[in-house]
Formats: sequence, structure tokens, C-alpha cells
Amino acid sequence: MKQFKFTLAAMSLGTALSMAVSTALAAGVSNGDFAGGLAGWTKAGNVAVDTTSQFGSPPAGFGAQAVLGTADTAGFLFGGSAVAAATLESFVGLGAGALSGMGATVGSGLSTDFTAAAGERLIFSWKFMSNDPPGTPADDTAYVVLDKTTVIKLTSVNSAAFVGGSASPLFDETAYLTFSSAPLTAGSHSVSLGVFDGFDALGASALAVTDVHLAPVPEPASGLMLLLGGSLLLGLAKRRSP
Ligand SMILES: [Ca+2]
Repeated sequence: MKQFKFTLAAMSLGTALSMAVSTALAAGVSNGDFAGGLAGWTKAGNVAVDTTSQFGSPPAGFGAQAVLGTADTAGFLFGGSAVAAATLESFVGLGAGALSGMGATVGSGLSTDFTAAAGERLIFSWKFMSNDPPGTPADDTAYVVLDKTTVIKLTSVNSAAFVGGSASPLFDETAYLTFSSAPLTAGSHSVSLGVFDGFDALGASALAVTDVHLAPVPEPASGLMLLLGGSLLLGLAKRRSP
């Protein structure tokens, strides 16, 4: 009986602590589902919000996706033009050569700033679409850059897991996938998403993105409580055993 009461007390304390933690973390990425168009975001190149599933449906529960394109998407994307790699590098806040060194010729980008609590992760849903055939040097690439530093490759023509068709005007696409960053430090951060033409500016590729948000920190408070409860229970059990 004593054991049961203690467990209950530990659990409710844990719940109360984790609720307090969750409330303190309410902040994050504004308009990460693009329901408000591109409000809160800045763009370079050919970027627009698709609310009519022109590029296939966004994940369940979402009505909009931002779509970024390479040079040859100008005809069927939203009428913008991709920008030169050097322009894209300075838009992202990267040094010269950071993208062109990966083969970028032209591309498009989308950025926003946000505030994170310590340990939160940046999460978003994305898919890559392309007309470029795999196996050529034209390795169009989709990427994400956190805090204007490291370029993290999401995928490229030669490494993408294509599904063998596309609901978009492009030939092929990946499934909608999830990106999750490493835990962030508390304070201000930036994220820049992008897609570029590799090697030449022929053969269209595009990146669709939605559900950009911060994942709550795994709750150390309740974890600690469970651990504490567990070891005390273990202590009780030990004391009982002969
Ligand atoms: Ca291309």
C-alpha cells in the first residue's frame, strides 16, 4: 500500500513538473505550416506557397506547403527565377563557395529566425521532386542550413529514394520525410531551406516543405521522477526480500 501511494505521488509530481516545463517552452517557429503564406519568411529565387496540391498533397493535417525550385521550374512553379549560387550563399548567410563548392549553379532559398529553449529540436516535413535523371553529374540538391553555418544535405538526385512517379509536374519525387535537428541551445536561431541545380541549370528539381516546428524537450523532470521513483521502489522491494 505504501508502495502504491508513493508511486502515485511521484507520478503526479512528475506530471506537474513536466506541465510547467512544457508551458515555459511555448515559443518557436512562426507560420511553420505556411497557412499564412510566406509571412515571417524571406525568400530568394523561385519560392511560393502551394495550397491547391499542385505539387501533390502535403502531409495529413496540413493544407499548405512551401515549394522551392531550380532554374527550370520557372515555367510551372510560380513564375519566379532561381538565383545564382553566390546570391543564394549570401542570402543564407554562408561564405562564398559553401554551395558552389557542392556543385551549385543556381537555386532558391527560404529562411526564418526563431527562438528555441535549450534542448528543443527543429523538425520539418519535406519532399524532393526532380526531372533530372539519376546517374549524371547534374546532382540537384536539397539542403537545410541552421544558424548560417553548416550545410546539411537533405537529399540529391543521385541519392534520393524516389518513389517512381510524382503528383507534381516533375517526373519523380521522394515520399514526405521528416528532418530533425540536433538539440538546440537556448536563444535565437535561424533556418534556411534550399534547393539548387548541380553542374548545370537544366532539368528541374523542387523541394516542398511544411510543418516546420520545434519539438518539445524530452522531459528530464518526469524522467528524473521516474528514475527516483524506480530506485525507491527497488529499495522497498530489496528491504522486503529476506
Ligand atoms: Ca538540374
